Amino acid sequence: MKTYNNPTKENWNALTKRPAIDQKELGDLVTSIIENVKSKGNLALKEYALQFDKVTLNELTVSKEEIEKAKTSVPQELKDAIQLAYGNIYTFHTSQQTTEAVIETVKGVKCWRKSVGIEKVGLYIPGGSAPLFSTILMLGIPTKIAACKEVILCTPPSKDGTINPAILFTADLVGITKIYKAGGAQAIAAMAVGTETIPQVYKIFGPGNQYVTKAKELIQQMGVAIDMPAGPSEVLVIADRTCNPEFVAADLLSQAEHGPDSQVVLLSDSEETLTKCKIAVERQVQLLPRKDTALKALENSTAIVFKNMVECIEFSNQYAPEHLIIASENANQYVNDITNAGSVFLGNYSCESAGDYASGTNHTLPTNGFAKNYSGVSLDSFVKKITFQELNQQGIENIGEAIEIMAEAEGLFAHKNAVTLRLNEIRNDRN
Ligand code: HSO
Ligand code: ZN
Repeated sequence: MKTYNNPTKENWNALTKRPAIDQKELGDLVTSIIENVKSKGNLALKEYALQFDKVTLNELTVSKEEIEKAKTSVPQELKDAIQLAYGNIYTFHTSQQTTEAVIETVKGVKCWRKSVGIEKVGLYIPGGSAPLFSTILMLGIPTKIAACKEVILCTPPSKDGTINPAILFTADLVGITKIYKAGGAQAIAAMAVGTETIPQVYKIFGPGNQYVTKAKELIQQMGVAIDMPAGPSEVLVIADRTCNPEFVAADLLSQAEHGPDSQVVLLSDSEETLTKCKIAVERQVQLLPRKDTALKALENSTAIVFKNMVECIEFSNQYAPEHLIIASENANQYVNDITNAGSVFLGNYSCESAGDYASGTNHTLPTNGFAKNYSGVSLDSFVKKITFQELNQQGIENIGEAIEIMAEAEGLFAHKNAVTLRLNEIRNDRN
C-alpha cells in the first residue's frame, strides 16, 4: 500500500482518482459486438461463446432438467445460508415499499404517485473465478417485490457448457425461470436488442468486467435503462485507535480479492494504528487462496494518515467510496457528516461481507465516485413512479386562471385554450 502522511488539500484530488482505462479501443470493440448480435442474433452469441468462453453451445436456454440437477447438487449447508440471506434481503427490500398518500394540493385538485414494476428486466451475473450467486439475491428479490412481469438472467457457461449450480439454485429460489447461457458484452447486447431466444428488456442490471460495463453504457444510448455506471469494486476504511487492526485488514482484503483492479483505501488519524493495520494486511494476505489477485490490488491501494477524524471523513466524502467502513467504537458519532458513500458500515463488527451477503442491504452500489450522485440498487430501481391527477370543476376553477396567464406568457395558446374551454363550459352550465 502506498502510504501518505498528512497530504495537503491540493493533493487530495489526485489521491481520490481511480485509474482510467483506455476507452477508445474498448468502445470500438463493444460497438461491433452489439452490431453483430443485432444482425445475427443467436448465431452471434454462439460464435462469441466459442471464441470467448471456449464452448460450443447447441442451446442458449438453460433447461428445466439442468435447473433440477443443479438444485440437488448444492450442499444443504449452502442452501440454508442462501435462505437466511434471502429472508433478510427480502425483509429489508419489502420495507422500501411505500404507498403514497393522495394529496389535495388545492380544493378539487388531487395528485398522487403509484409505483409500477418495470415490466421487462434483464439480470447479468458474471461467471468465471467467482460466480456471484449472491448478486442474484440482490437483484432478483426486488424484482419479485416490485412485481416485474418478465425477469431474465444471462450468465456465461463454463468450458463444459454448464452453469455453476449455486447460480441456478439461487435463480430458481427467486423465481427466475428464463436463464440463458450468454456472457460478456454480447449478453448485454442480446438483452438490449433481443434475439430469436433471448427477449428484449427495458432495464439491465448487474456487475461485470470492462466489456460488460462498456456495453451497458452503449445500450443506454439505444434507450435501454441500466442500474448505474460501474467501475471496479472499492472500499474505504476509516480506522481510529479503537479499531481492531486484524478486522480492518480482513475488510481491506475482502475487497482486494475481488480483482486486481479493486480499489482499497485506508485512512486513520493515528500513524500507529495505520501501521498496525498494514502489518496485519501483509500477514493475512499470505494466507488467501486469491493472494495473487489481492496483492495486485494492494499495489495500487493507498493508506493515508490525517490530522484527525474530521479530515478523514472529509477526504472520504471527496473520494465517495462504494463501501465506507468506520472502524471505530464511536462510529455513530460521524453518521451525519457522511455526504458521499454507497453503503456505510458502522463500528468494529459491521464488516463489508455482511452487506455483501446477508444483512439485508443491497450490494449493487455506485463505484468510481458515482456515490456523489447515484444511490445503490434498491426496490426503487425496479419500479417507475407514475403520477396521477384528478381535477373536478372546482379544481380547474381554482387553478385555471393561473394556467391561462402562464400559458399566454409562454406563447402557448392551445394550452391556454384547454383551460378556457372548460371554464367557459362550467360558467355556461351555471347560467
Ligand atoms: N463486494 C461486491 C459484492 C460481492 N461480494 C458479491 C461478494 N460477493 C461488490 O460490491
Ligand atoms: Zn465483496
